[in-house]
Amino acid sequence: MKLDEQVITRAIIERFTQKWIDHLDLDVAIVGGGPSGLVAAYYLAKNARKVALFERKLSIGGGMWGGGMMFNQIVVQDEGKEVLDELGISTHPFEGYHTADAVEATTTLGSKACQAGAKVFNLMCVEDVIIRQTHGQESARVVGLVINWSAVEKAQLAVDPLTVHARFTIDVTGHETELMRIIERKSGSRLLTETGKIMGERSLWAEVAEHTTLENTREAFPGVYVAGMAANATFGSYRMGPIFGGMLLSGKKAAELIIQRLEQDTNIS
Ligand code: 48F
Repeated sequence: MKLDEQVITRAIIERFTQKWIDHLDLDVAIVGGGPSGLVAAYYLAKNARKVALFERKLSIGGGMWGGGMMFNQIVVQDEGKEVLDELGISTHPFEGYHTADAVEATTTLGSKACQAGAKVFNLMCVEDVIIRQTHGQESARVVGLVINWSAVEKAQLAVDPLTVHARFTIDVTGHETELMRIIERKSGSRLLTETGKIMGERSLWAEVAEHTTLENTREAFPGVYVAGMAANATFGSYRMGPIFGGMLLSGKKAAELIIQRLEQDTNIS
């Protein structure tokens, strides 16, 4: 077969543009493609929700590739293993815990999320949010995201961004909890935390952090849920190091909570 460079170029531009146009109005926008974001994307897409995930880097996977200190193995407890089992990721028992190969876990999470129908937009960074106070609603809520190419951010070019609308957003940006920081800075409203502000991540305490990651997986500003490390950073709990059960379960919980909210909205309308 003769290769036609023009067709190859047109295929890429047209297919990408179509994917982008089809995902300008979402049920759920996920900011960050680490383990929590990928698990949330998988469960939402499996539930037939229109979901797109935005990841600043070239590769999805966040901090999961490197296991602990670049020894590329992860550790999960029994509850976390259930998520890995469901996704078909192999685990191996180790003194009451389970280990998994970080590369197998990361690549499989990514591929299962995509195969379930989630669309990943890598090399894009979320630089702002759209906040509106809609008629009949008490408080302002996030209704969309402001997006730019990571290359624009990196080169510090003064190029205006584009936007996407979403009924719900998940901040899964990890330790930095970037989206909530933008909302804290720009909304002029209190966050749904005890102090009304980002409470900040505390130092390492795996046992407590694994539990609180799940407790803290909730709405942190109207329309925005936090999951993964962003949940503990927002609500002021500990980091946990390379045990990943909490990250996986948190992504799953965020998806389940949002699915319930979307169902409530459908029943009301
Ligand atoms: O850091 P990350 O893996 O977050 P996570 O899903 O998992 C945390 C664990 O990896 C580990 C841990 C477990 O014990 O503590 O650290 O909570 O993934 C966050 C992703 O979000 C991307 C970032 O590049 C990374 O891949 N990200 C951060 N800010 C933005 C973003 C942004 N503004 N726009 C797009 N992507």
